Amino acid sequence: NKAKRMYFHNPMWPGEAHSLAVEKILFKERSEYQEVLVFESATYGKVLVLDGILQLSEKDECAYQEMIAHLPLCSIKSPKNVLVVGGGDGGVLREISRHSSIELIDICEIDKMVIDVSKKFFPELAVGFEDPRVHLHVGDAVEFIRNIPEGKYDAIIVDSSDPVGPAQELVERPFFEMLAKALRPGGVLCNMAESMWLHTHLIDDMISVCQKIFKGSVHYAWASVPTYPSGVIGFILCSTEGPPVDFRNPVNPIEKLQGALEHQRELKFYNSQMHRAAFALPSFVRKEVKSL
Ligand code: AAT
Repeated sequence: NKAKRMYFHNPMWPGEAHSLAVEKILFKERSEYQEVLVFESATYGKVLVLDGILQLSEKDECAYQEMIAHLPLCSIKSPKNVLVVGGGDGGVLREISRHSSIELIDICEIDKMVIDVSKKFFPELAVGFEDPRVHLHVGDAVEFIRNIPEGKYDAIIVDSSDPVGPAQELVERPFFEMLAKALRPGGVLCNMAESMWLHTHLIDDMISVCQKIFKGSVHYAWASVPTYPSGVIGFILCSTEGPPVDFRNPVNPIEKLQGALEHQRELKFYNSQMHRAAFALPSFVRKEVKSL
C-alpha cells in the first residue's frame, strides 16, 4: 500500500532503507503538512520521523545540530542577528544560544505540530526555545524571507527537510537569492545539503546555484550522522560579497567563546578540529561535484 511505498521506496534513496528496532510508538498524527511520528527505538533513544524520513535521533542529533550551527557561527566574528529556517525541534536554537554575542535569533518553521511534539518528547532539544533572544515565526520560510529588510542577518542556517514535500522550494534559486539579500555583506549561510554518497548530482546543482548568487565563497563540509541515509550529511557554506570569510579556519573558535562550553549541556561532537576536518573531501566527491 501507499504507506509502505513511502517508507521503503523513498525517491531520495531508491533501493535502500535503514532500520531501527522500534520499542514503542509514542506519537503518530498527520499535521497540515506531513505525517509526524515519534517512537522509542531500542538503541538510538527517541526518534522523530516526518513523512517516513528520519529527522533526528536522541543519540546522534548532537552531530547534526552542533555542526550546522557552529560551522557558520564560528566562521565570523561576533555574530549578532541569526535566522533559522525549519529546525522546529529547537536543537539548532539550543546550539546557537551558546554564542553570547548573538542578540536576535529568528526561527521560521512551517509546522507547529513539530514544535509541540518536540516540547513534549524532546525536551533536550526544545530547551532551545526558552532562550529569550528567540523569536518564533510559524509559517512558510519562502513567505517569511520575502518580507525581511535587506542585510538584516549575520548568519542564516537552513535546517530544513529533504526536497520532497514542504521543503521543495527551499533548494531552488529564487530562495537562495532571497537568503543572500537578507544577509549583510560578508554574512554567512549554512544549508543542509544531503549525502555525498547518494546525492553528488543534487549537491553539484545546489553549489552551482550558490556560486552564482554568493560572491564571497562557497564550500562543502560534511559530518557523520549514523541515522541519516548512508550515515553522513553535508552542508553548503556560502558568504556574501564583503569582508572575506575563510570557512575552513574558524576565526571565532568555540573553545575561546565565553560560556559556550559551560552551557547547560556539553558539546558532544563539535570542536575546532572537527570544524577544519569537515571540509576535507574524498577524491570521488571532488571529481563528481564539478562545481567545487
Ligand atoms: N533538526 C532536525 C532536522 C530537520 S527538521 C526540518 C524542519 O524543516 C521540519 O520541522 C519541517 O517542518 C521544516 N520545514 C520544511 N519545509 C519548510 C518550509 N517551507 N518553511 C519552514 N520550515 C520548513 C532536517 C532533517 C534533515 C534530514 C536529512 N535527510
